[in-house]
Amino acid sequence: AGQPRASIVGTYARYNDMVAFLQEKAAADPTHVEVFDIGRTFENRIIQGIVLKFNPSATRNIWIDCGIHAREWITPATCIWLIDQFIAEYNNNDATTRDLLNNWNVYIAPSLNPDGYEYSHTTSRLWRKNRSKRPSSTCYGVDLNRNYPWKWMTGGASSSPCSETYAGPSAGSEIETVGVVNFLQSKINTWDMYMSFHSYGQWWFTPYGYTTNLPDKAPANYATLEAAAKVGAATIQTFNQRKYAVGSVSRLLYIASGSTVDWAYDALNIPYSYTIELPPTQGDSAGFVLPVSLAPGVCQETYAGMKTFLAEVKKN
Ligand code: ING
Ligand code: ZN
Repeated sequence: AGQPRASIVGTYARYNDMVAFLQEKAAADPTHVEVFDIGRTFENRIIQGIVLKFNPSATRNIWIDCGIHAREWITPATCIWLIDQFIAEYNNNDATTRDLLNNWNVYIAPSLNPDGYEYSHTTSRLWRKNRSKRPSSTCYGVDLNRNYPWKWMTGGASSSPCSETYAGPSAGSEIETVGVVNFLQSKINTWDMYMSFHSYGQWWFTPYGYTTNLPDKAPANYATLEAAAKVGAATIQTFNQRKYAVGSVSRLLYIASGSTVDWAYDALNIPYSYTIELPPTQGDSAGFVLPVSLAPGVCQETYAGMKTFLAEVKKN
């Protein structure tokens, strides 16, 4: 018994405290909220997520992940905020939230790279990759957002183990990637939307990263993907005038292959697949090191944007 733990919502919490948060949310409402295992990390941590299943007859799913890059601390904080607010607003009878959570089972993974995330807390604040190590190199880490098994190593990725964008020795070589791939594949054709959070830059990205061709598939071609993203971005702009640019990764930023957004859209055929780059903007010196005092504001506006965006996706 001792003092109740201070809430981690709106903070840059350590990995174990985020897992404890997930477990507390599940314990508080075991009928609707469950913790699930995605797999292990190189350092043998368990990657866990949470699923919100408010409607027992809902068969369609959506996926949201955060923290695939270690130093992007605002992203796990955003996933934790989304979990907290989705549950709170559902129970408070918020009409939009109830509509969304009755339509979909919502899978949220706050940290896809807990080894790297912990390393960025304890040792090296700007660490990006995971913490895997192979005897063939003295360098550590694979860029997990270059390791996914779709168009792997076809541009904007490195074969050098010491590079920040090292794609790994083969597609899907990393245990952290395997966990996510197997989990989503085990529910293939149930996913309507895939979202990966990164920072920074204030971009709402559609596929593709590997090519400057724009996505052109039914049921959601580029125009449809862009229109839904613009709804979310417009909502965010009503907070602090914060502006997001909407477009494909390769056209707005750079070519990058083996990322989650392309894999989800093409390999898994998830119709709505995105990556959001949270604040600050490119050129703001805060970059990855966004002061924690600014975190609640970013989380709050992102939550609002996700709600109107998801309501738009649900209409289609
Ligand atoms: N940027 C992303 C990166 O992985 C990105 C940009 C997004 C690439 C989606 C590919 C697909 O390089 C950051 N900040 O990590
Ligand atoms: Zn990133």
